[in-house]
Amino acid sequence: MNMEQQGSIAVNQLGYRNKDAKIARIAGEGNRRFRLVNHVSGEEVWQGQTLSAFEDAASGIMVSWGDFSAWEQPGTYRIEDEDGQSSYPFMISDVVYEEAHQALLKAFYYFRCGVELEEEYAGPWKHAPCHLTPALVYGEEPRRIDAKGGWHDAGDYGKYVAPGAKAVADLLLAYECYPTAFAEPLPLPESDGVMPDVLHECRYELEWMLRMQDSETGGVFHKLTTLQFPGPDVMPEEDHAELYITPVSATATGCFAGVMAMAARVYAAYDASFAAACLQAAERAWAWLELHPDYPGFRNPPEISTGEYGDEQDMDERYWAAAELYRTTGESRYHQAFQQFARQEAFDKYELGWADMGGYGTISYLMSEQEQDPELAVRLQAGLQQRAAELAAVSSRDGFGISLKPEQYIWGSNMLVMNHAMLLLIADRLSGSPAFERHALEHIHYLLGANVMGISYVTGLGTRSILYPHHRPSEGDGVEAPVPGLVSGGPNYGKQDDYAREHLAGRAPAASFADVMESYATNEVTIYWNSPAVFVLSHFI
Ligand code: G3I
Ligand code: 9MR
Ligand code: ZN
Repeated sequence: MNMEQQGSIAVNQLGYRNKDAKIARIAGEGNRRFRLVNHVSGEEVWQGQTLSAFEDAASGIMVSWGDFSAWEQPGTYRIEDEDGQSSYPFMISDVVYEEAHQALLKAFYYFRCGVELEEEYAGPWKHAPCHLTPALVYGEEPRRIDAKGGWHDAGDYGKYVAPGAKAVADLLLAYECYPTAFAEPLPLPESDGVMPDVLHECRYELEWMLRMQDSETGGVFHKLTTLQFPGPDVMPEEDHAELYITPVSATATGCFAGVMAMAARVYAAYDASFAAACLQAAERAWAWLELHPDYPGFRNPPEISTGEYGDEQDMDERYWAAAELYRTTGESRYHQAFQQFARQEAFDKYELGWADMGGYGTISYLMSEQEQDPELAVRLQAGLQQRAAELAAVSSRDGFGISLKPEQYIWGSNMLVMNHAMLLLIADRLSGSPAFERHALEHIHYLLGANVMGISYVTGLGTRSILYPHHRPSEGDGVEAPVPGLVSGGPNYGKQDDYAREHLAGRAPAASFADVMESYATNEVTIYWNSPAVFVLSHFI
């Protein structure tokens, strides 16, 4: 059921909490009757009138809204319209997103590299350990580094520092803001009933990142991959090509310093020696950054064609690192550095992407208990509130209630969807008023089915969720269902793969999506598309 083609009724396929706003997104004409039906008995329990339809810029269709917020009785329902079209079933309950939150977090376990995924924890998606050979440092006299562990980045098996730092930062921030959301064990092999599993899982990645710091210089290697991507159904343990570590980059070193300083703070309560190791690593990385104020942006060496994660601008990573180091240590030299970067206009201070880390610096500074520069704090806070207000304004006009403009349906648009929701929630937290929360929740509804494709973009969640992500283990493991809890990149107007170019030509931005393995530019999965979704759901459970 693709809304665009058939006209249909899109809802969050998991459902809605009793007291929340509940809006079905209905394609086609407005001002018509719609019914809320008990899914089990088929009996109508409530009916209402849709609003006037309007053309939604991002999806290119006429949409009207069926608002059934008034109905608060728990149960399993569906929405039907006058033509007998029906939505997928959904729940109204006060416990709707708990399992989804667990699944989105558990996904990180499935991304683990260098260890057997045991049946006890991985079920049918178990597999043997992978990528255990020490990697060659590219372009040096033969030197090998044992950088095993960490998470695979995505549908490929590369391991890249900046995206890994974004993913860990989102999860640690979620834990700092919503500790009670992580009370339940997942469980993981390390679960000990003492340290929350989210911290066990992040530690798995942090330990890998520590191995990516050049012991000789303190700089951090940009990435670790084979020369080329393996075939599309190669299981991780069958990927035996030589592994290469590419040269150090300033962006990797900057976000390494940021995330390690953050980890030093978060882990201090559970493991003082690990926390100290993280801080020391962050300080060494900072020293490298100071020695290299101007450093060229990373480019893939000629023989290496795996993900580049190129980024010419490293000031945002330095800004974030300074903020976290100041927040964790209280040392004035970091405060001064932060104040200096904060004066620069060359980077965005509210973005949370793998290339644009400025938002993490701003959030860290505003959440810090250290003494602040009052003028700077006011300016950053005002900027954050203004950005959130802009996102809310776009959301209010959007047919599906989200904050993406048509030109923002780029590769990994679902990261922007979740990043924006995260920013809205953080703006609320820092202003002390829940002005933007309802918009953030609409972003969750979109991710889980209330979108023009009528699909849940997370594997295993919802009646009609994506089935064919660009994810090599899901393709190669012989198990019918994909690995669960994975967030797809989502609609991408750029259409940078052959399948999208051939089959999605002419589609509107929000409809430029195909649930097929071949379409890596619309339907791949990554750790850093999952992580902001964990943050956002943590607020609503
Ligand atoms: O930022 C510009 C924007 O200004 C412009 O309007 C828009 C028009 O297309 O493009 C935007 O840039 C895009 C960028 O992503 C935004 O983050 C590029 O076109 C697009 O090519 C780029 O895609 C990246 C892709 O790698 C190709 O480099 C994705 O962000 C990134 O998530 C993805 O990462 C891959 C790794 O390389 C390998 N592992 C899997 C992973 C996910 O697919
Ligand atoms: O599978 C690769 C995916 O993980 C990457 O995100 C993507 C973009 O770099 O590239 C995919 O690999 C494709 C390659 O770029 C072109 N030939 C087909 C590959 C997919 O099987
Ligand atoms: Zn691996």
